[in-house]
Amino acid sequence: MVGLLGWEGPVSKLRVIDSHTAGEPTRVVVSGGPDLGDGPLARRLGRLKAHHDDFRRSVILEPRGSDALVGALLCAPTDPGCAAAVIFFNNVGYLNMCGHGAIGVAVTLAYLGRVEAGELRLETPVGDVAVTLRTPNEATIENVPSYRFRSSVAVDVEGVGTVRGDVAWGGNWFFLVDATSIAGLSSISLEAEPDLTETSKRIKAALAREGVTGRDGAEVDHIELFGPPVAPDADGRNFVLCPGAAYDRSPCGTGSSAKVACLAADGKLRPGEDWVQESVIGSRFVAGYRRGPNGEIIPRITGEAFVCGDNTLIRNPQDPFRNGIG
Ligand code: PYC
Repeated sequence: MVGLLGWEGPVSKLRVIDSHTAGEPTRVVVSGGPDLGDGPLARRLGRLKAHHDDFRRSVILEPRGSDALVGALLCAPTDPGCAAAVIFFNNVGYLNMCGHGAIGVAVTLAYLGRVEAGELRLETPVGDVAVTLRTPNEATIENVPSYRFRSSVAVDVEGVGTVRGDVAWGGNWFFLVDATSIAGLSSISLEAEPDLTETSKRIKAALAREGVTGRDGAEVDHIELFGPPVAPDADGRNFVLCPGAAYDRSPCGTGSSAKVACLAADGKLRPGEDWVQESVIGSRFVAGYRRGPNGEIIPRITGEAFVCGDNTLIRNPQDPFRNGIG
């Protein structure tokens, strides 16, 4: 029997809304996901990880998804003042926060008629994110406080040599490297994507080998190569390798947050100033920051998202690939 039986039923049906933010896809699971109970979102994330990882795989991996896709499970917020709580996940696990995804969620909530233009808040496992929905397709997020943790860290990268970069937190951990300092990297462009991906993977391996971590030993699982912009009115261009080895088609919201934290630490960007960040595909976010009450850097990221699918995913117990491929 095929019916709306929920995640635990014989055949599960999930309602998902697909969107892309500056080219990077987000799949919001609106209904049909596993029952995670109640309590703090971090605890519900723990239950999702421990008991329902097949849900993540089924939504993200082929044949229903792709390596570039980020999933966003909508949950009831613990704080009724938040429009929704959201757990982000990808092809290899779970993300603390996701900037492009938060913009995608806000635009999706507007598409569903659940929010109107104006201010709203999203609960994430690492804190609340304030969102200003400017139009049905444009939003600004105010991210979690971001900071540079270590500057100019040298690592020995196989086949590349010594590479220096900054370790910074923008809601995820990043290692930011000036791509122009790496011999042989021609440009930050789609044509150079195979080289950018390979170099980033090697940098990530070097960080792990040499024990370079974020605070409290956290894995640095995003690599951000940056360089000069292509558009005359932009300030910089980046390439971001995500934990599952897919590259971010957008300029990466948490990566742009880590970037403004580094610019602020270097005295190169003042509070309230804009930093126009291009992605490897030429899409853009406008980033900036304000100082919080204790001087912390509160990044803001503005970008556009478009809903591009309103679908039902079907997971049939007889389907050998119901939990994805791989
Ligand atoms: O926009 O923060 C982001 C993000 C993280 C991974 C992919 N996109």
